[in-house]
Amino acid sequence: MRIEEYLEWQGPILEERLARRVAHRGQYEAKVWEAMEYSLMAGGKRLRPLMLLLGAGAVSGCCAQEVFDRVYPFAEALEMIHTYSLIHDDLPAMDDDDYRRGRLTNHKVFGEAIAILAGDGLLNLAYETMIEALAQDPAPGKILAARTIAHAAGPKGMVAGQTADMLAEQQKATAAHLDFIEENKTGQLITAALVAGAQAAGGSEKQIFVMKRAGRAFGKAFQIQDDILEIEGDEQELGKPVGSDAEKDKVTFVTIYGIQKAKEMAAGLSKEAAEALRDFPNEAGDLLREWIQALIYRKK
Ligand code: GRG
Repeated sequence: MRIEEYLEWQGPILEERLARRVAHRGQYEAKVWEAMEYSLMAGGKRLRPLMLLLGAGAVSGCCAQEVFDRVYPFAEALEMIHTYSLIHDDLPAMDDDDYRRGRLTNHKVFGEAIAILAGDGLLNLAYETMIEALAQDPAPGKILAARTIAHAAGPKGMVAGQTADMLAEQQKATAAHLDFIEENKTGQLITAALVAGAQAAGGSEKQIFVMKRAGRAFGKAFQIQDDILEIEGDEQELGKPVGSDAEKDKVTFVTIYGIQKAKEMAAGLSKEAAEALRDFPNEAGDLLREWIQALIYRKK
């Protein structure tokens, strides 16, 4: 199977599962559900959840629906957390962006109060989804997967990275500061996708270690590519304006290393991630390798 076939196969299943999670309405709280649905169902590459499934497949030695079904709630939770972070990141108090995933940002449509609550709603629904899965099957690996995701999203992970990023804007970040930001703001959730997938499917310690290595290298490559697209990308394809980092005078891998060096770094890191994944000589491992390398040439 090629990566396009995998995405065409699991993509619609994931969409349906996510849509069901945000279907609730209610007499007085309908607005927040509408806002949650608006951002969660706005497309997006679904990189993290679909990688989590492949992480599970890679340690299980196969790419079967029954393997994916056992870990799906963790994949759904991860996408909910990612979407909450985008909603909050776009708020006037943070990056103050008007477009995301090809449409107006959540606060532009629903107002700031509802956008904050929609983010809160998705974050909490993510934890409810994982805990519900654990209540049904408290397998040790699944408990570790929930811990991995919570750690990556929290104040030792994405929240730490976002904090460092918010403060860096007024401080002129050094290369070390930038590394901290990117490793935590972007890298932790991406690494968590591979690691939590492997853990939830009962992977060994050695397998988890390899996933962590691959995730860290790929997470950094992905962020560097994001910085490159911020300059060279096409607004239509990206679904958001380009050049806003420069406007805000933000320090990125491109401003520190220059575009050519940044491209070389991204290619080297994605190769490193793909090499690590050779430890999984099966279809899911092959798909991960193919996808990681293709994402370095992504246009959105
Ligand atoms: C608010 C706690 C908090 C954190 C926000 C995600 C994030 C942290 C900030 C987004 C800023 C940004 C543009 C980071 C670059 C990398 C990144 C996370 C891009 C968006 O992820 P994609 O490309 O988006 O996977 P889609 O829309 O495809 O899901």
